[in-house]
Amino acid sequence: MKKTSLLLAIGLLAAAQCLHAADVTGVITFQGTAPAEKEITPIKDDPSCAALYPSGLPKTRFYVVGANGELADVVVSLKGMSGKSPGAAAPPVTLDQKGALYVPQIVALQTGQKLVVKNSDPFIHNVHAKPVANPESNQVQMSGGADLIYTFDRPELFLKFQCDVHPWMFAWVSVFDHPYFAASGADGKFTIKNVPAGKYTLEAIHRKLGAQTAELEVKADGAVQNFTFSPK
Ligand SMILES: [Cu+2]
Repeated sequence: MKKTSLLLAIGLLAAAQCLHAADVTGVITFQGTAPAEKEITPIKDDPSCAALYPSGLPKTRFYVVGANGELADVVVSLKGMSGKSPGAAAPPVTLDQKGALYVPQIVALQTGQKLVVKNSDPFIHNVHAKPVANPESNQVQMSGGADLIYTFDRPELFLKFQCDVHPWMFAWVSVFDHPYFAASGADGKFTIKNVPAGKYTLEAIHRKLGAQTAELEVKADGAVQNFTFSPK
C-alpha cells in the first residue's frame, strides 16, 4: 500500500471510530400488553378543538409502543454526572402546541438550556408550568403569538406542563444538570453522545412504568445497553 493510501485508510478508520466514539446507545422494548389508550373525549365539547379532528379524536399517549414493542418516551440518563451542564450554550429545545396537544409530550433538556414553547394552533392556550424544584409560571399564549421561553435552574424529573384552557393537555419536561441524557424515540432507540470512558450507572425511566438501572462500562468506542419494560 502506498503511503498516501495508508494515511487515507488510517484517516477513514479514525473517522469511523469517531462517528461512534463513546456514544451510549440502546433500544427500549415493551414486553406484554399495554393498557389501552383512551380517546380524549373532552375535545369534542370544544368546537374549535373538535374542528381539528373531523375524522376521529386523538387518544392519550401514556404508552407509545411500536409494532415490535419499541417503547418511546423513556428518559435515559447517566447517574453521578451532576454539575456538568453547559447551560445556555446548548441549542434550544422546542415544545409545540398543535392539535390541542403538546408535541412532544416528553421533553428532556439541561439546566439553563432554553425551552421554546410555540402555539401552532388557531386558538389560545394557557401554558402552566408546575415544577416542584423550579419556580411555577403561568402564561397565556395567543394563536401565532410570540414564543414563550423557559429555562430551569434545577434538575427535576417529569416537570409538568399543562394548559389551563384545555385540561387534557400535558407535557412532561425532565431537566438534567449535565448533558448525558436522551429520550427514546418512536423506534425505541436512544443515544447519549460523547460520554467520557468510565464505569457508570445508567437509569431508564418511563413515567408510568417506573425506573430501571444498569451498570455499564463505556470504552473508547462507546457502549450499548438495552432495557425491557413490562406492565406494572
Ligand atoms: Cu390549550
